[in-house]
Amino acid sequence: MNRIANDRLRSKIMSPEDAASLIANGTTVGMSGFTGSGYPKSVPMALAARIEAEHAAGNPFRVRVWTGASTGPELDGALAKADGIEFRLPYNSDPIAREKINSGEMNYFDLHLSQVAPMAWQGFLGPLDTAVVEISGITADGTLIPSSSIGNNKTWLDQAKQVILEVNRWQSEALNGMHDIYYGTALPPHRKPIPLVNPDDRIGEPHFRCDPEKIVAIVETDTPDRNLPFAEPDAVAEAIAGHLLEFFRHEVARGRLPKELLPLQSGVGNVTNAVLTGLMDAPFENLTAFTEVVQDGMLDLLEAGKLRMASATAFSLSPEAAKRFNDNAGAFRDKLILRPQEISNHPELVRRLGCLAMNGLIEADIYGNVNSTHIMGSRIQNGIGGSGDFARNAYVSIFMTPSTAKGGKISAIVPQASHVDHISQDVQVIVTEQGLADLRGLAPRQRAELIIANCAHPDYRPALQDYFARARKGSYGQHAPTLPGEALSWHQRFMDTGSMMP
Ligand code: 0RQ
Repeated sequence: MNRIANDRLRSKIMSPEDAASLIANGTTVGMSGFTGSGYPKSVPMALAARIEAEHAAGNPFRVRVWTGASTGPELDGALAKADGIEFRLPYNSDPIAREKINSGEMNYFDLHLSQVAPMAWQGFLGPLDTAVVEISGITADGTLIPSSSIGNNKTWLDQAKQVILEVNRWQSEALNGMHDIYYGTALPPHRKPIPLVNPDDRIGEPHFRCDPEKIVAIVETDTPDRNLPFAEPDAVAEAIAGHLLEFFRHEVARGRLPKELLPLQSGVGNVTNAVLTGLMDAPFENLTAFTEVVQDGMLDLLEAGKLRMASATAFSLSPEAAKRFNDNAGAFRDKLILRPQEISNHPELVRRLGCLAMNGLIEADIYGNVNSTHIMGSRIQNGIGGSGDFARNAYVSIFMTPSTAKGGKISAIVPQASHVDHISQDVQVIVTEQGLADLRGLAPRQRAELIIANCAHPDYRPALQDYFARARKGSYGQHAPTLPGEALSWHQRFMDTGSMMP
């Protein structure tokens, strides 16, 4: 099929280098891309080469980059390597960009993913100069067929002064019709309820609208999304999944969850993927997902018919699963809906649907405050991503982690979190391979006892019990007993000695 069916727009086809030359130093570029899918793959590389040449000639050249979430090495990796990013938002997981952020050479702020588009519309982020958006085709009437992620593309296309498109013929043609682009968002005081009451409701249009006058360049590509393979679930991930599935069975038996559960949200990472794998053999049928990303485990559940449908904003598939999807995309047509991230993650919808939020964490403290982002309080790992959108508004908000990190040198359960992304009110269940703590309805001291007993690793449990017992005696207050001079000493010990172990 001719991927660019609009004759007028065909005249705008050019090389990535010519397209990149239209992006000026110091400007803001809104790029497509969400968890390694649907990001532009050739214009950012050409831009990075141009930036390197300018730097070699002694000229400054950096841009501000906005995306949907994480992208791939051809975008974040290439631009960060070229020292070309002045500021970036939101979620990043690229290792080179992470290093630049942690060395202080690159500014970064990760906002709740549902808030990026509204903030851009509200004018809080400044003007957007250029949109660089991957699509899978252009229709005869000039609407744009989205690619393997939607992210913030609708907003970038609407807001940018100029638009550069990458038409990627690697993306399956069967994506056409899978998307649902909602054009009903407005700014206060004109906001209306979003008319979505089931995860499979379609409330928008299959394609993006885009003013053809704004399209300054079209680049053709044929490059795969660059997602990383998931690790096979190990014993730890399987144990975590086992505890959580047992919890779901228990909640169904108690009449607190319907037998087909509630719409699942599953975060990124190996542990959350293992839970999805575990659902394959669990006694739940007709499941639905209202989530951000469709990862391998979800594709398996869809294929097996366990999952009836999934609503997301992007794919996050291993290369093997991406091939499986592309070879057979038509079969998923009626089971998958990709939406803008301001809808996939919308607090109003997460609350209305009653999502079961399942996210990873870096560390939790004994009261159940969760750090999802900053190692030792200061080194960014990835970002908060959509975890906050879902955790605060979920029917049950679940966080999962192995009980230790770095070969046992770090306890994931600590006296005090070194950074807090999710306050204890947003954290209702914590699961490690040791067990599960259901914290609903408990006061801080009760939460502490349960988290230490059920979730902490046995190597660290006595030290946590000892800390808590002394805090019970010596703390300034007894609501959430804390010894401020000692609470972060575990982190200090790790930084000094390489281990949190006393
Ligand atoms: O680092 O790769 O260098 O060894 O963190 O940890 O255990 O492989 O776990 O892949 O599930 O990721 C919280 C990071 C967990 C993820 C986090 C180190 C560990 C390893 C990864 P290495 P694991 P996972 C929807 C929801 C925030 C965003 C979110 C995340 C690396 O889930 O980014 O939830 N969440 N979005 O060694 C030091 C600790 C550590 C630690 C783990 N306590 N101290 N290092 N690590 N715990 C999706 C989106 O929003 C897009």
